[in-house]
This record gives sequence, C-alpha cells and structure tokens, in this order.
Amino acid sequence: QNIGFIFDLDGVIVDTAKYHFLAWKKLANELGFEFTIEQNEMFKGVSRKRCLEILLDIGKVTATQEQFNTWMHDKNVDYLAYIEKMDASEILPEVPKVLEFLKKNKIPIALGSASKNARPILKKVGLLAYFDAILDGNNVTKAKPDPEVFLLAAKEINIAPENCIVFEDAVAGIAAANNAKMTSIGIGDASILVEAKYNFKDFTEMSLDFIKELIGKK
Ligand code: G16
Ligand code: MG
Repeated sequence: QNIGFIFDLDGVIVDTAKYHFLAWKKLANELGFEFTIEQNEMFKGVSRKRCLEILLDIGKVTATQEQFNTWMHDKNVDYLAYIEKMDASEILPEVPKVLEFLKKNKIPIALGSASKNARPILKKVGLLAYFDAILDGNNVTKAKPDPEVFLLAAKEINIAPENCIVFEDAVAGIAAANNAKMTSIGIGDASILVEAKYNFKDFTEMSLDFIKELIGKK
C-alpha cells in the first residue's frame, strides 16, 4: 500500500520537554527571572529561536544580537548535557511496538521535528534505524504550523501528502499536518489538540487494529 507515517519527536517518541524546560529555566534564572513548567507548554514544538524570543518577553529582557546568539548557544549546551544521558528507557510507552509493526509491514517511517538535535536523540535511545527519512530543524526554513517539515518528509519517503499520517503532541504540529493535507493524530490532551482528526492520550491507548484500519482506508 502507498502510505507513510510521520512522527514528531518531542512529546511523541520521547519526553525531552522536561530537559528543554530545565535548560530554559536555568537561563531565565541567570537573567534574573522565573520560568515555570506551565509557561514551558508554550515552547512545545516551537523552534529554539522562537522559544528564546518568548522567554525574553516573559522576563522583559532586551538583548543585543550577540547576547541573543550567546544565550541560544548556552541553552543548547545545557540541553545537550541532558541528552547525553538519555537511553532506551526514555522512549515513551509502546512507541517501539508501533514502529515495529510499521517496519514489518514495509510502511515508510519519517521523522518531522522542529529540533536540531533530533538525530543524536534518536541515536541515543536506539531508534535511528527505524526511520527511512529524518527531517528536522536543520532542514526547514519555516516552522510549524507551516507544513514545510512534513511536506519535505513526505517527499523523501515518496508518499503523497494525502496518504501520510502524522503523530503530533503540539497544537502547531497538528496545524502543520492539517495544512499539509495529511491525517493528523494528536498524542496528548484532546481538549488542547482540538484540530486533530483523531486523538489518543498516548500510544498505550492506540491499538494496532486502529493503525491497520487507517492503512486500509488509504
Ligand atoms: C522540539 C520541542 C521544542 C524545541 C524544538 C527545537 O520540537 O518540542 O520545545 O524548542 O524541538 O529543539 P532544539 O533546540 O533541540 O533544536 P518537536 O517538533 O520535536 O516537538
Ligand atoms: Mg512535539
């Protein structure tokens, strides 16, 4: 069958949001203000640059271009130290089961993430080999909700966008999938991911029968 699956990374495959949070919080504190876990919600699926802009807004801090670049770099250095310690135990429940099922059925799998650290993270948790294509923050010029990252992923696995199914945990990511005319599946709170075509709290709530049905429909 002519169908492909595209996975977001943070919030779908692993929960790196907690590490992003710690690194942004450290920077905020160094700049003299607080940054809360609630505020971190706004950062999900958002590019590193945009995150820093929002953070500086929160702290009412103005930066020169040089400071901006330094802080972005420093945050990433802290974040990389957390990634360094990641292993397979950080893969979210039943993600490998879904990947294994798709692989067995020879269905192409792509990654569509905003992160510039996507590859090292997949490598660390041991999932790199499942992916036929990896499109991430290094490949795009326009961030989600722009469909660019997902359209590039579809192109690379050679599947028409209408025949791609996207797993996403962020509002901007669901919008990006919908903008690409793909089938969007929200992973997380249905009351937040209202634009998603389907929604599941996590992969433990999604049966392989549901995936088989989706494949059958295409
Ligand atoms: C992830 C996170 C965002 C993060 C972005 C960029 O997106 O959800 O919070 O700001 O990547 O990450 P980095 O600083 O590593 O380039 P996604 O699309 O994987 O959910
Ligand atoms: Mg995400």
